[in-house]
Amino acid sequence: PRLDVLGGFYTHAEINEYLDSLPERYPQHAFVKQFGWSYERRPLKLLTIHNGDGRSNKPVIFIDAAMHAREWIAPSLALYIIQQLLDNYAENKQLLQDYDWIIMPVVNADGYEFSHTDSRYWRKTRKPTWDPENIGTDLNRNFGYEWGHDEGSSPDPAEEIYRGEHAFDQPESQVVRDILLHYSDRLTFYLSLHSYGNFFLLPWGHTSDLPKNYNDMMEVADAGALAIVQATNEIYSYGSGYHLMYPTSGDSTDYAVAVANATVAITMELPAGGFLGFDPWVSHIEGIVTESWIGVRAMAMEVIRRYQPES
Ligand code: 0X9
Ligand code: ZN
Repeated sequence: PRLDVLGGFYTHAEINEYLDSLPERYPQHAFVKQFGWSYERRPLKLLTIHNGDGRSNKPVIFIDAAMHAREWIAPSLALYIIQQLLDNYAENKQLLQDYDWIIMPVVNADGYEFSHTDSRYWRKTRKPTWDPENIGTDLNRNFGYEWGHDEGSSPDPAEEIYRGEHAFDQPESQVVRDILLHYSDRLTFYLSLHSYGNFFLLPWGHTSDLPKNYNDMMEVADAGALAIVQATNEIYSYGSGYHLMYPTSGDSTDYAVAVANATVAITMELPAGGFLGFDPWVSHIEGIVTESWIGVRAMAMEVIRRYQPES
């Protein structure tokens, strides 16, 4: 089925159906792979978009969204990116010339579904914890690099930043880990979509130190922020997550850089909307998503410019 991405929010099942329809419509450019299952046995799928020239092992841009259930605008942007690369291929050819794009629109499938059916502001997963009173783990505190610090995560299942009992004790973070590791020999850019706050957050989250590639990552974020402000007046700040927002221990971008060899890893906090910031009106999807795409596109162009493959 086609999907009116700018006209509504969609369930995990609807998004999966849409992903599954793409290889038939774009046999030269799209394929779908299931990488695992959520705790409640929802299939976790990944879309690869490529230019069909037959070259394998190109460097990769990996984008995920909805690690946090309630951040619905993030999957909307992921779907819009997919449409731009496929339906609007002519205009975006250059983005696929030397890079493959891999997109996972919904990481936290169970939580995302729960936020549609039961509790709009649910953040965590739906796997029970050792505490019968509290369900769910924060996936973005469950990754296995510098996991388990009390600065930036919590051992208490009652908290929104509960980190789990062990690193990677959630099937959904295992799936993202497996993807990151699978592409670790060619992972140039990992972009994790969240809301809200108008930030480009760079590693590290777990320490006030900066990673060795920090200045290059800042140039990429700068390209995104500049493109957005020029086109729309919307202002983004950028810098290390630790300094700019708050410390995090066990987040996915720290893991991507430290363990999966990502050259650039950025958490993009999209603009706020609606009552609590996580729930923009349907009428605001188009504005947020089209302006955000301008930033994502500019960051990708900067990554491509900086890290030209040799061949
Ligand atoms: O807390 C988070 O996981 C992210 N913010 S959100 O409001 N979407 O929950 C920020 C993660 C990256 N930030 C840092 N490394 N500080
Ligand atoms: Zn988030």
